[in-house]
Amino acid sequence: MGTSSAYIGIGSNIGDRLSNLQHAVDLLAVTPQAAVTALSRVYMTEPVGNVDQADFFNAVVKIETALDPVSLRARCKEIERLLGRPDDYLRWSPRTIDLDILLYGSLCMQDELLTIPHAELHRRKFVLVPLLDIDNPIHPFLHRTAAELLQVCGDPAIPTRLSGKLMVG
Ligand code: PH2
Ligand code: MG
Ligand code: MG
Repeated sequence: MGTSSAYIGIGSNIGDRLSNLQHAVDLLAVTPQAAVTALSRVYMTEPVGNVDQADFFNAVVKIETALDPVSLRARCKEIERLLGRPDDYLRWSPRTIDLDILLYGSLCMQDELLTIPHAELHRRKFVLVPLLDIDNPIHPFLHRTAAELLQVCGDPAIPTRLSGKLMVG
C-alpha cells in the first residue's frame, strides 16, 4: 500500500493561537502512519463568514500518509477534541482549533462526511496564501494551480504574515 500527500488547513481564534496551531502540528506529527513533511508560515486573517469574532491565525501543514481520507478525518477530529474543542460547537463559531483536509493527492470525493478538495479552498485566501508557501498543487477538480486560483480569488481579506513560526519535532 502506498502513501499520499495531503494538505491540512489549520486555524485558531481563541486563546494562544500560535500555541494552538503548534499543538495541532505536534499531534499530526505523532500520528501513526502520517509524517509532517512541510509547514507554511503563520498568517493572521480576518474571520470569513461570521465576522463578529476574533481574527484567526491560519497555516497549512503538508503530510505524507498511509491513512485513508476517512481515517485522516477521524484523526483530525480527535486532535480537535484533544485541544479542547467541544463536540457541539456551532458552525463557524470561534474555535481553539480547526483542522480541515484541503487536498488528498489528486482525489476528488464527496459524501455526507467529507468533501475533498475542501469545498471552500479556492474561495479563501487564508488557505491559498499559506498553501503557496509550501507548494503550487493543481486543484484536481478545477484543474487550476493554487497560484491561478489565488489570482482569481474574490476574498477581500488579505492574510498578514506573522513573524512566529511553526516547527516539526
Ligand atoms: N474558518 C472558518 C470560517 N472562517 N476565517 C478565517 N479567517 N480563518 C478560518 O480558519 C476560518 C474563517 C470555518 O472553519
Ligand atoms: Mg474550517
Ligand atoms: Mg473544520
